[in-house]
Amino acid sequence: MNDGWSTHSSHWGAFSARWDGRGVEVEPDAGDPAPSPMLDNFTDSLRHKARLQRPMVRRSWLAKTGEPRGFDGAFVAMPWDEVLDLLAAELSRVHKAYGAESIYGGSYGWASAGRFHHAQSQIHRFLNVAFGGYVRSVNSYSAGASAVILPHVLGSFEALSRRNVTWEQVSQHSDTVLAFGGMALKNSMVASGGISRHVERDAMQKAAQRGTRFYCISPLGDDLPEQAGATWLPIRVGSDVALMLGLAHSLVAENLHDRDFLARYCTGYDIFERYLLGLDDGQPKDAGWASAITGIDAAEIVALARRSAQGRTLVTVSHSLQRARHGEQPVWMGAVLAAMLGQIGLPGGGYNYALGALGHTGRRVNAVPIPTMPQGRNGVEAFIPVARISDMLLAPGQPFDYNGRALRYPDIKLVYWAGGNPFHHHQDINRLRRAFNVPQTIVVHETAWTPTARFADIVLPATMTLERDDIGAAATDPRLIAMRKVAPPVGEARDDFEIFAALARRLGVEQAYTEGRDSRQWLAHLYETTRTALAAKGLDAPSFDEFWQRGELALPSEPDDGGLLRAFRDDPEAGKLPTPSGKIEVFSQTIAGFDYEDCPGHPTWLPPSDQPSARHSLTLIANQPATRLHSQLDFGRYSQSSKIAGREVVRLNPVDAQARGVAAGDIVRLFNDRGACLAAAAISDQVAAGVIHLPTGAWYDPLPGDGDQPLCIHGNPNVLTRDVGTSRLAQGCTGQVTIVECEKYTGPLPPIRAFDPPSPVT
Ligand SMILES: Nc1nc2c(c(=O)[nH]1)N[C@H]1C(S)=C(S)[C@@H](COP(=O)(O)OP(=O)(O)OC[C@H]3O[C@@H](n4cnc5c(=O)[nH]c(N)nc54)[C@H](O)[C@@H]3O)O[C@H]1N2
Ligand SMILES: Nc1nc2c(c(=O)[nH]1)N[C@H]1C(S)=C(S)[C@@H](COP(=O)(O)OP(=O)(O)OC[C@H]3O[C@@H](n4cnc5c(=O)[nH]c(N)nc54)[C@H](O)[C@@H]3O)O[C@H]1N2
Ligand SMILES: [Mo]
Repeated sequence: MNDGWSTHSSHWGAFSARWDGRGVEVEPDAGDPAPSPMLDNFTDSLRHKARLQRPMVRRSWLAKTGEPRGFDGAFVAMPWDEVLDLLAAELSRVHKAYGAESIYGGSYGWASAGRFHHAQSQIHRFLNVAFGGYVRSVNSYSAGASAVILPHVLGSFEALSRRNVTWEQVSQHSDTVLAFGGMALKNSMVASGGISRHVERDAMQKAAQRGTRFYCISPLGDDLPEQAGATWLPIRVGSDVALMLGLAHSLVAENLHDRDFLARYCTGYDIFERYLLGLDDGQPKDAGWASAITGIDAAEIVALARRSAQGRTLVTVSHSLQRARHGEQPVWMGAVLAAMLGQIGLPGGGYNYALGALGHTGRRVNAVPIPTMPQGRNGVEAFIPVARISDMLLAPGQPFDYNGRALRYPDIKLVYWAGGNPFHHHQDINRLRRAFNVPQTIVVHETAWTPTARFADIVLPATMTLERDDIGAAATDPRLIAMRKVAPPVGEARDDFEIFAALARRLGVEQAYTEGRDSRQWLAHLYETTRTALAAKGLDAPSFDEFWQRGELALPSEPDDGGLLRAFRDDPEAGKLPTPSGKIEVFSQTIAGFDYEDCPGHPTWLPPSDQPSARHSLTLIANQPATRLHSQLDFGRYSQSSKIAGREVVRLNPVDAQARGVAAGDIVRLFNDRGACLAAAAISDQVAAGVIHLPTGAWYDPLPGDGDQPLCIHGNPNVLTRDVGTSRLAQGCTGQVTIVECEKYTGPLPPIRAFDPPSPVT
């Protein structure tokens, strides 16, 4: 540390920071070729009015008035000792009366990059230690469908997204990249645990200069960077499977598919081919058929199939495609298309699920383990697929399907959240509001007054990452970073670890929770795993104190070996895939056996169930924001700089804007039967006609007194999205796409309240 500068790290990059008593200066890491401007969100956030300063308790919960939880309820401040006594007593009461299976600790969310103060690990460890477990959530909002389908047909989602085709391979070997859903740089700016080098831009540029042809297959033309020099195929939203089938059919029609590869490495291709050729339903899935569905010219589809069959071709499928109803299908069909091209397992070719969707992908995997906080054992069997939270709360005891199992929703009395923001991440917020009124008690640890905190009963102020020491690390990043405390905690904020330790003490399990270590001792303890592994390889393995002094440590990586797909290609016996047949399952007996109408036994074109209509004629893309990570630091400088009149910006195609009398900078109202929000219009020919683009992350800001479906005056698209699962197989999140209408808003413009603490606070 010199001149007050401290090294630190975040999900969007490594940096140094210096505190001047009011704000922080931030300097991106010098070794990062393309640092993320999102770092700028830190500068004015530490003492922002949105920060939670003291423990708060909902007044009506304390008084047991039964008043519904709402955005504008009153909170009273409470000293730490009192609130911890109160919370420990409430946890004990609920546990005693209803058991650990009445406590929902699924607590999904990204929180911060440090591996010790990892809010999910801390809360899970606490609930395991204190009560022997909790109702958990499985899978993620990111990859809800792919995490379930991929292991049936190809291999684990982690293996296919993280140890597969690298950016080095793309820049050296790929001739054609079919990027379904694009690979926008804004997305790969982010990696959970941290990212010290943003390599994507330069890799794509290098590839393009060598002659790689990138295809941006997306409703948004800017889903690939300029440097890729991509050809934009503005596909109709949700129709990717039809395009993939059209390409597949064109390959067969011209005998360009790799029969040897299909015979040697795949199972069930013959069954799929009957469907592809329309032998049973009379409908060949040919280029003409695909063109009518996708809006892409049939001749172009045929030409693309021919091109893909020559040279090295990589098929990538982004997370976004599977964050929609029937999201399993494009993930599966992308792999089948790549199998038909016969290049799976070749350098720079084949199939890489989610390449570029995050900064974890396309990199070498570390050869030593990174520090992780042990979570203990969860003895409760009940769980939900993560995006079924409202269903669970609203329908206790009701049955649901999941991956071949018939399950029931548990009856939840207490919800405990740390490090996530469901009023950001979940769909159909008006329904979530009802769901959040079911449990007896809701507890939230937060750094700021997020809408989720405002819907809780007990709200505990957590430190922000810059206010504590931690270790930044990710399994595909070659640097371990000392995340040194930059500033003192705001108000009375405490680390999640300290809060749980104090609760554990009251519940008589402090020793089991802390193992007698304070934060600093935990850092040294967790570091030891990495140090030992380095030493075993004869590499530089400094003591914890020395690492801390240096501020970082280089980690070795595995060779760029293509992971399980390459091993399988090289030797299909020894390198068998972890599927039932050991091969690529073009037809899956297992999935067919589940008999789900919304996820048949081979990839199938299933039209989106939600279609534009005369009343709601636009397809909304609610994707990841470019100026922040999800909802984090939406009040920060960079995120704020992108807003117009304080509202989130929605992009429309010029034709759609004109048809609605909307000009750039106008405030518009987006609406459907589920809800409505305001946003500020921008007009762009990078948005396909019929599509409207409002990213996620603007904090929910309901207009007071506006009934059960209040207008969000700030621009949170999740007031519009549908709360349904991808299918009975995976039950994943479907928040990416929904159907809306848009009109110019001429009413009075209410002031943004999202970042004002709730009032009155006594
Ligand atoms: N419509 C639609 N919805 C979506 C998506 C979409 O594409 N469309 N994408 C989905 C996806 S992929 C994801 S991953 C989710 C993301 O959803 P989330 O991960 O829930 O979103 P974040 O805004 O990252 O929430 C993290 C919260 O943790 C808090 N936090 C940060 N550090 C700490 C800490 O140390 N301690 C505690 N206690 N809190 C901390 C932050 O203030 C923030 O409120 O959203 C999903 N929602
Ligand atoms: N800056 C920033 N980066 C992030 C995040 C963030 O919050 N901010 N979040 C991170 C997280 S947690 C995740 S999971 C990843 C998510 O990674 P993705 O899910 O891949 O990212 P999105 O930006 O939601 O979507 C990518 C693009 O898919 C396109 N798309 C949507 N629907 C369709 C469709 O039907 N067909 C086709 N072909 N394209 C479609 C949209 O135009 C959209 O821009 O992003 C990560 N990166
Ligand atoms: Mo995600």
